[in-house]
Formats: sequence, C-alpha cells, structure tokens
Amino acid sequence: MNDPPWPTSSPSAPPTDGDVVGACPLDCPDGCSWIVTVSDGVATKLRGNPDHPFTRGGLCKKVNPWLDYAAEPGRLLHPLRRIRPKGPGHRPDEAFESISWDDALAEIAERFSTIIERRGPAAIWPFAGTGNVGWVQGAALPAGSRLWHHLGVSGHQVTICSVSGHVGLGYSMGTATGFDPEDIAHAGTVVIWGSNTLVANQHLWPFVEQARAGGAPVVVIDPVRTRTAARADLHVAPRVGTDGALALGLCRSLIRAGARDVDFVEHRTIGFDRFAASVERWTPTLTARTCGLAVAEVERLAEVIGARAPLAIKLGQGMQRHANGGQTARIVSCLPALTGAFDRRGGGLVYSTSGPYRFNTDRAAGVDLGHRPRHLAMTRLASNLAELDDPPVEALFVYGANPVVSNPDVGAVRAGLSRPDLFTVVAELFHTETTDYADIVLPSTMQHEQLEISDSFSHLYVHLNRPAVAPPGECLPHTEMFRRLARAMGLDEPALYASDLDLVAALLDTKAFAEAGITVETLSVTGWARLPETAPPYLPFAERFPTPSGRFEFASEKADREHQGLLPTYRAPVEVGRTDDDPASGGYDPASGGYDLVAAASDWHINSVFAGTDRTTSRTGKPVVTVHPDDGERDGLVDGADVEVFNDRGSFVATLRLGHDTRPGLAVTTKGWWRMGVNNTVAERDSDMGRGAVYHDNRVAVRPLGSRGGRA
Ligand SMILES: Nc1nc2c(c(=O)[nH]1)N[C@H]1C(S)=C(S)[C@@H](COP(=O)(O)OP(=O)(O)OC[C@H]3O[C@@H](n4cnc5c(=O)[nH]c(N)nc54)[C@H](O)[C@@H]3O)O[C@H]1N2
Ligand SMILES: Nc1nc2c(c(=O)[nH]1)N[C@H]1C(S)=C(S)[C@@H](COP(=O)(O)OP(=O)(O)OC[C@H]3O[C@@H](n4cnc5c(=O)[nH]c(N)nc54)[C@H](O)[C@@H]3O)O[C@H]1N2
Ligand code: SF4
Ligand SMILES: [Mo]
Repeated sequence: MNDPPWPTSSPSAPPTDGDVVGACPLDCPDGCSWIVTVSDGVATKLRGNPDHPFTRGGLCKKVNPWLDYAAEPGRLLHPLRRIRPKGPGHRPDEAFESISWDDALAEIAERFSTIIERRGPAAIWPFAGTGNVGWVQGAALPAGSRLWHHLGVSGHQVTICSVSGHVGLGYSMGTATGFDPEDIAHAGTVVIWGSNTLVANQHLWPFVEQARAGGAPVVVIDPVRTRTAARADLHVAPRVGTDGALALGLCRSLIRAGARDVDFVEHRTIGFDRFAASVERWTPTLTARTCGLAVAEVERLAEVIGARAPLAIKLGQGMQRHANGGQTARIVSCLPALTGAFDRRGGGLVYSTSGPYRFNTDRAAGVDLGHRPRHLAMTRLASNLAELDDPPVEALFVYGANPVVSNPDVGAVRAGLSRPDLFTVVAELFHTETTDYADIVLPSTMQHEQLEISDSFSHLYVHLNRPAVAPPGECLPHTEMFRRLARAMGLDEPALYASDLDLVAALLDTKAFAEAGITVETLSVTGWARLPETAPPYLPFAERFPTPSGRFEFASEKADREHQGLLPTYRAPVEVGRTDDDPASGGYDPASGGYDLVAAASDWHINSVFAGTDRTTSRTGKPVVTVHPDDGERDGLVDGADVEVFNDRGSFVATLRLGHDTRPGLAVTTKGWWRMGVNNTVAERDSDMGRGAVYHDNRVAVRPLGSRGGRA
C-alpha cells in the first residue's frame, strides 16, 4: 500500500536539480508552457517557456505566484474524515480528523462496494471539474476513467463550460475547431465576439495586434465595455443574449451589399437560398430594436465586417452561456461562410481548438473495460441529487471541481450535498465550500508535482508536464488515488494499475503521433510539439467540412432531425435581453427596474482557483457589481456601498460600482469568488443544445444592503 507514487528513473521522476519543462494545467485557453527551476529537490522558480510559439515566455498574474500558492499554509496534506455534521457550520479543523491513506481508502472501498451491491454501480457519480484540464490527471479524459468503466458507474457530462457552442457549431461547420488562432495575425478584419480576450485569453492578443498592424480593424461585440472592448477600433454592445438576432441582421446586410463569395457559397455550402430567404425579415430596424442598438450601429458594423477580407471571428464562451447559446454560435458561423473566409489563412471562425480525437482517448480511458449505464449532466447536480431514483445518486467522487461555487443554483446544490445518506469524497488542494460537505477529503498533487499531458483550446501544441518536485505531505496524483482505490476494492484487472507513463503512452498511441515522431521521450526534452496534421498554414476546411454533406451547412438536416431547426433561427433568451416592444421577448419594460446579470471571467482568478485563500483575496479585494449610473440613481444605489443582488433563487452581497462600462439594465460582476454566492441566483436550466449552463441568462434585482424592495 505504501509504494512510492513515482517510478524512480523515468520522465515521471522528479530530478534533484535543474530546469524541468511543464505546462499550466488550468482551464484557460492559453495553455502556457512553463519551466520550473529545481534546486536540492525544491522548486525555486517558475517562469514561462520562451521557446513556446504561442505563449512566448509569458504566464499571467494569476499563475506567476504558483509556487507560493502551492506552499500556502492551508494546503491539504493528509486525508481527512468528517467528525461533525455536514455544512459550513464548523471550521475545517473542527469538522475533520486526519486519517491514514489506508483508512481513507478502506472506508471509500467499503462504502462503494456496499452501494454497488445494494443499488448497482450507477448510484456512484464521479464528478470531475475543470480545476485541471490535463488528459492524465484532469477533466479532459478524466482521470479514473479505467476504474469507472470497469465498475460501470454513472458517466459524467462536462456541461459546465462550452458544450452549447460545440453542438451549435457542429451543425454548421461540423466541428467547433476552427482556424489556428495564431493565424488571426493574417486576418483582414478581426471580430472578437463574446470574449474578454485580454483577461481570459491574453496570449492571443499579440496576434490580434499583428493583424491590426497589417490594417485589420478590431471589432469587439460584448454588452460590457470590457478591457478588451476598450482597446477595439469598434465596440458594439448588444443586449445580453441577442447576438443571434445581430448575426442574422448582419448576414442580411452582407447579402444585400453583395459581399457574398459566390464561388464559395455555390461549391462549399448547402442551403444558402433558403437561409437567405429566412434572414430577409432581419432588417436593420428589427435587428437594432431586438439588440438594443441604434440602426446606424448595426449598419456601421455590417460595413466594417464586409470591407476587408478575410473575416476572422474569435468566438468566446461568454455568448453561449444562454438559453439560446447553441443556436447563437451556429448563426454567427454563417458570417464567414457567406464571405468565403474559411478558405483563407486568417479567415473563418475559431471557438475552441480542442478536437477530441487527437489522442487515443479510448485506449487511455479503457472504454473496452465496461459500459456506463447513464450519463449525468454536471450542471444538473442539484436536481440529480434531489430527483434521481432507479438508482438515486448515493456516492459522489468530486475532483478538480468546486460545485458549491461554480455550479448553478448553489442553494439547491447545498441542499443536495447535505443529504445524510449521500457519501461524498472530495479530492482537493485546499478546503473549499465544497469540502464543507465531504465525508472524506483527499489531498491532491499540483501540476509541478505530477506527470501530465495537456493541450489547449486556443493553440495547436501538445505539452508534456514533468513532475519537478516530490509531492508535499501525503499528497497523491489522482491516478495513484484510483490505483490504490482499485486495490482496496480487491479488483484484479491489470489495466487498472497502469502507471502514469503507461497512460501517457496510451494517449500518444496513434498513427499520427508516431508519424510525427512525437513520443514521451521527445516531449520530455522540449516540453511541447506542434500537434500532428496541423502544420502551418493550417486550413482545416480546405478540402471539406466534417458535416454530413462535407460542406458548410446553412441548412442542416441533422439539426432538423434533432429538433433544432433546419435553418439557424433566433430565439429570445429566457430571462435576459427582454425589450418592451419585441413580441418575441416576453415584453419586459426597462422602466420597471431589474437587471440582466453577467458574471464573467475575473482578472485575478480562474474560475474558483486562486479565489479563496487569504493571500489571494488580499490581492483581489472584495467582489464588485457594476451598474449604470442611471439605474443606480433610480434604485438609490451608492458607489462604494454594499448591495444585495437577488432573485427568487437566492442572493449575494457585493460592493456597488457605478460605471459607464455597462449598459443600462445590465449588472456586471465576476465569477469564481468563494463565500460570495453569485451562483445562488443562477438557474439550473439547460441551454438549447448539449445541456449547457445558462450562467449569463440571469435576471436579478439590486438593492442597498439591509433594505427591502426592488424586483427582478
Ligand atoms: N456565474 C458563473 N459561473 C460559472 C461560470 C460563469 O461564466 N459564470 N463559468 C463556468 C465555467 S466556464 C467553468 S469551466 C466552471 C468551472 O468550475 P469547476 O469545475 O468547479 O472548476 P474550477 O473552479 O476551475 O476548480 C475547481 C477546484 O479544483 C481545484 N483544483 C485545482 N487543481 C486541482 C488538482 O490538480 N487536483 C484537484 N483535486 N483539485 C484541483 C481547485 O482548488 C478548485 O477548488 O465554472 C462555471 N461557473
Ligand atoms: N482570468 C481568467 N481567465 C479565464 C477564466 C477565468 O475565470 N479568469 N476562465 C476560463 C474559462 S473556464 C473559460 S470557459 C474561458 C471563458 O472566457 P470567455 O470566453 O471570455 O467567456 P466569459 O468570461 O464567460 O465571457 C466573456 C465575455 O462575454 C460577454 N458576454 C456575456 N453574455 C454575452 C452575450 O450575450 N453576448 C455577447 N456578445 N457577449 C456576452 C461578457 O460580458 C464577457 O466579457 O476563460 C478562461 N480564462
Ligand atoms: S492561467 Fe492561462 S494565461 Fe495563466 S499561466 Fe495558465 S494558461 Fe497561461
Ligand atoms: Mo470554462
């Protein structure tokens, strides 16, 4: 039971001295390559890898103090067992006692085995989040897949982040993987749509500036005047959730202005005529009214995006966190199709570069070991805990996830996690609001202490992250936790005991990697390599689109069969973006008060990582919510005062700021804060496609703290 977690002489063994290449594990598009300097077995310095073509030696202000973060006094170092009732009522040092790994694993094995015997394996739900998005330890595969397949437990759908956009773009483009983000430097016009690039994807920015230097105007479409929007040549701020209408209006204008690439549309697309007929109703007047813009703004935007080819759209995740998010992404992709931009370097659309089939994930995940009886949506944690029977969820294994902060409808999540019959294991780095509900807490390694392979959703490189130092205390990588759990459960399937190096080898076991000469050994030296079959200039659609017809599909029979409409069509969001005069909108009267709420990426944390320890909060200050001064005056809100933001689902408290960087009727804050509870107010509803979350489709009211009144 007490074997050292590492084989001793291989790329997975930490050295005593020297520089070790690795990569940031966080759920950030940039996927930075890094170098850790080790001296006498201690990590003394972390810096960006200057050789990396996309991240070019940079990290970010969140991750620069990574080694300090790893050494914070609150770091979990030993397994813990709960000795007080679940919930936030007790400090962690009162709520838990330290136990040995053997005792922790024996208890988990015993509970899991009993549950499997009584209810069947589907009663166990491995709940993997995006705290680490690598392919060995993280959420990408996720870690433990072989054990989960072998046991036949419930499957876990990571619906929390980007799925609606993936499904929506799948109908039109066949994939959400678009152009090489580096190629945005070659764009004729850059449109950054629903992405706060300077905050959430900062290493893309130099390539945007390169395009600008070449004459490309930079357009940002975001209801908020973000830092990125402030740097644009043109910023258009539609009402939240109305981008689909805006894109349809732009398609109509481009068609009418003769900006269509006739050859591309004829030979590389299907359904254009029907699509063109369907957008006729989206006059600049209807578009402007639906989106809360001036007609002249819509016309100007159409002019700018039609003027210089090729058109490059960087689509962010923000604009698909809505009830209509999938359809919106699908509509936006029609713009570069109209102008034939997909065929040119620096043209088209990019949402995410993470194509799922680059690694041999089936082998690494052990899909041949068993099947998963059902698949549970991550963002439906509360309702799944409350409502499922046949069988109910009786055990959760939570790793790299902090659902009490990150999930929608946190009040209902807390209620579910409080169920006395639920057995919850949480593997973590620190105590979180989620460990408040754990029966057993397991201490995890951090990236510089483990072997990992990763890629990115904004570049086309693969990384090997070598462990630089031995783990502190009794921390273990997830993979080792699952090997030991398998042993504690008495399982004898050899595939469950594959080493981390075996898992890396399984991931790289494809013809494409072999032909490109990319192996563990080569990656151990450089830390990164260009993904096979993506040599620049990378034009993913040069021959065909991976759709059923092989063409870009303005009209999609697949979408039609799946009840998503043959043609992309605008539907109003459920809670936000309502207008008093658009019949499709639910008839909201802006004079009556209430706010659309957007809680997007913060500069200082990445989701809930770095958001909770004393040192990080001393840098970040308190959470802020910004509203327009006109609204503030109407609602009696004072700059700098604490306010309560609420709706019938719940509330949170933040410091009010009055600012012109938001539109009237829109309140803006950031996600990830611990003990703030922004997601108390968010509904646990599915978006239109892929069961995605609807974080920015949220209606709230704001009132001075301690007062009553106001309505959502
Ligand atoms: N209101 C609102 N809410 C949102 C969003 C939004 O836009 N608005 N965005 C959503 C999105 S896009 C996402 S991806 C989710 C993310 O939500 P989650 O899946 O919960 O992921 P994170 O908050 O990134 O990290 C979760 C936990 O992982 C832990 N962790 C980090 N590294 C490791 C590790 O190596 N091992 C282990 N065991 N733990 C680790 C961290 O300490 C942290 O507590 O949040 C969503 N929540
Ligand atoms: N610093 C930092 N970086 C991060 C993260 C972080 O928490 N902090 N999170 C990471 C993760 S998990 C992800 S998924 C990505 C997400 O990063 P982004 O793709 O940038 O997504 P969001 O932060 O949700 O929102 C981006 C922008 O969309 C805007 N937006 C919201 N609703 C709408 C809409 O209806 N229309 C339009 N046009 N815009 C809208 C918001 O105002 C916001 O400025 O970033 C990653 N990078
Ligand atoms: S969080 Fe993003 S920008 Fe910061 S180091 Fe990690 S990958 Fe790079
Ligand atoms: Mo995300």
